[in-house]
Amino acid sequence: MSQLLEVKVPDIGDFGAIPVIEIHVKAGDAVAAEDSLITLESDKATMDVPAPAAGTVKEVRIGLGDKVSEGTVIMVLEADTALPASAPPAAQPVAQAPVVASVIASAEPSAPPAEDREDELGRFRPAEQEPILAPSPSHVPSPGQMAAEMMGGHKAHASPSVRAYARELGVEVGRLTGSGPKGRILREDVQRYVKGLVSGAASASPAPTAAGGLNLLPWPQVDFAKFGPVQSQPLSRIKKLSGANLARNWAMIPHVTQFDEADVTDLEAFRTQVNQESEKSGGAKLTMLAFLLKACVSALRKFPEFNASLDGDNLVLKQYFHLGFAADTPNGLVVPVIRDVDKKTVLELAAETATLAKKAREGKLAPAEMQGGCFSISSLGGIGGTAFTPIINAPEVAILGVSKSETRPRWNGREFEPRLMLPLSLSYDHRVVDGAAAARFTTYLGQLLADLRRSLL
Ligand code: CAO
Repeated sequence: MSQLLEVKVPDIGDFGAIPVIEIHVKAGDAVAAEDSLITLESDKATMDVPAPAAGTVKEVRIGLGDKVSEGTVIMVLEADTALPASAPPAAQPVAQAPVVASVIASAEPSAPPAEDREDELGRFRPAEQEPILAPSPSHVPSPGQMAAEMMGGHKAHASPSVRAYARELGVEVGRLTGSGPKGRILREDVQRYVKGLVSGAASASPAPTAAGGLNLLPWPQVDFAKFGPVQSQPLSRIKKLSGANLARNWAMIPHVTQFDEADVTDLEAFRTQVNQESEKSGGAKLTMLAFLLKACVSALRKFPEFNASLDGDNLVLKQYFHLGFAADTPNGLVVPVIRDVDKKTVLELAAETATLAKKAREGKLAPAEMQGGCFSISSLGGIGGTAFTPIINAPEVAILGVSKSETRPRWNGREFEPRLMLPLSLSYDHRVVDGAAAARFTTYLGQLLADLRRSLL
């Protein structure tokens, strides 16, 4: 028979309102008795709150940075077996705090039910309709976890003084193997690591991991409130998911950005004229983004290595043209994908981007509407800016950034004339695309946008 337990912060001596610096589990995780659930850090010590019994975490009631005191309920645990009734042991400010839990219900073992909940916009969403925003990790890592996982380190348990000591010596505690209780890193572990490095035989040598660990310094831990008033707010689910993908892509892809500009004077005049006519007849609005999608298909046909993905030592060249576009939403960035852009008219593309952008803003995109992209466009032209360096949306190998077009004087061989110039910023994966190919790509794209009749050729 299982039992629902409220896990509480034990007696932690004279300390009160201690911040939670790490949460090691999430709802649904199975834990063994004594597994560390959270880590608290006072001015003088860090301490783990362990699981009072083996079981499944039903609910986490605290967040990173929350301040807790003795008796604060941190989570609800469904214990596999009933906990023997015993008084909680005396507390002490040591590496691991004693177990405190109270039984709130007993139940027969059962699979954790899917829960209905509200999304970031506060709308009700049944569990089975949970959207997937991107190639989704099995859990949403915290930025700290994300950095540690990506950079090849691991979550380290060490007291503030040991952390400070390691920092002083330029050692990342995530790289060390702790010899203390439950793998806690001790001062001696730091010393042994440094001695090993000096003698060229560090047992915990910072060898590159499979993901190409960068052996970076740990993320700075700053108490911002010491310098002025602050307010903390959790990242949205979209920001956490897209952040994890962006961080991986930024760290793992050798990006180069090629800047160029396209003369869109005639194209913009044409677009404005069509829109004026269709306004009268109530037709759909033509957008610059729709023309860009069409022009990109022609450039991708001409330079197929841009319409490709790396698969080990192979380059997978795609015979289809599904293009993503970055859409700004109240909860963060999403990238809807338009299928078969080559088979659609500019008007159809304008209508489809408008529909998908609206769905994105409302949080209603289906997972399939964000998958299968070959190449992406990120247009900030409606907002402003002269250039930027977009991050490639892996496993794609390039992304086109578009900034705000402006009228500038251009030398035509005889005189300066005012031309509407559209800034282009093409980021590409330098493992796949050479600089010369990127320059050819943007040059060709510029020619297409200057005279779209070329895309008919
Ligand atoms: N230069 C100058 N003006 C531009 C322009 C450009 N490159 N692109 C668009 N505009 C103008 C449009 O003409 C429009 O003006 P009118 O209403 O007078 O015609 C106005 O800006 C608004 O356009 P828009 O940006 O709303 O529409 P769009 O079809 O061009 O873009 C979308 C749609 C979804 C791309 C956009 O809403 C969006 O979300 N952009 C942000 C993308 C983003 O966040 N990228 C960053 C990713 S990396 O962090």
